[in-house]
Amino acid sequence: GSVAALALSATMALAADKTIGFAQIGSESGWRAAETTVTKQQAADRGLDLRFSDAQQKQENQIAAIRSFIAQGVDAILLAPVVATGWDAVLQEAKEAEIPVVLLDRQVDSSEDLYLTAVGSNLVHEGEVAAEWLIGAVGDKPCRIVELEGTTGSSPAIDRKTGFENTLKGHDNLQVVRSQTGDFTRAQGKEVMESFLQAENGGKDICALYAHNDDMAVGAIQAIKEAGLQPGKDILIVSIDGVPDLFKAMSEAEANATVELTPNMAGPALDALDAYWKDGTMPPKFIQTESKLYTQADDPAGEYDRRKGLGY
Ligand code: GZL
Repeated sequence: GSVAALALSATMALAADKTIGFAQIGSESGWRAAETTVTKQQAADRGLDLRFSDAQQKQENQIAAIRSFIAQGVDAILLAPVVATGWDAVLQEAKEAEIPVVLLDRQVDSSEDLYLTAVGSNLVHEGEVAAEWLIGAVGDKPCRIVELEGTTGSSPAIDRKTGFENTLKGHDNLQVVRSQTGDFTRAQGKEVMESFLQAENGGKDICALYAHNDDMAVGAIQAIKEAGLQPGKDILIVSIDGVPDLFKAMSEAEANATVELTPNMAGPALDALDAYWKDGTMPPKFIQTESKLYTQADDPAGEYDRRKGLGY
């Protein structure tokens, strides 16, 4: 009836005059680009005014953006923290300004009373899922593994390494022989993989690659092919994100497995903010998104088609 309509319009009006600042890391990977696209769409769908900052993967730029949002008097701040440390001061400033901060897709070492909630996957579990797939694929034959790590000091790089290595314990035939950061980018993933190939008998001694994200895996696939080896066969490839180009590689048998990460962290974040703004509802400190394994058996060509238009 009219009361419900009044309440709805009031809610919309409430959300409509809300402004949020989004301190995004950058556009280092296809997944990051998709997260930005989805976040802007989720804000628009809710009638929110989104102010966007791309930090070019520099923490000091994210901190400056947060300070600018505080000066603008925004109603909330979304932060995808490039690294896990160094946030206490600026988060304290947001708290003193009574501006709620919601973390997206990465975690911080700061005390949890310095942010309203964090939306993201269980990053340790992602590493466990990747290792479990590789253990199943390799069986008990010796397997020398190289690892492309994410951005040094970021929670995904730390946690995805931890989960993978913990799961390999007890499977002594599987050994991580080289591990180095490729900073989550295709270019650096290719560059570091080239050095791994050279150091490992032209790649003949490498059994598998574990990449902390698909973009580094896609770069590595290029390097493996240029070394005259067959990615997905001579060197097994398991990574994380579930971006279209990884599904494309799997459909061509050039990659073997990926752990999907949803780019829609903003939906749960904005829902939590809505409830908080409306009546002070406090969300849980961690809102976990799911992690699903995809292999060549899971219609990779179809998954590519379903994802390619989503802003990656
Ligand atoms: C993980 C996210 C990572 C993605 C990468 O939650 O922070 O950052 O896996 C991106 O593609 O660079």
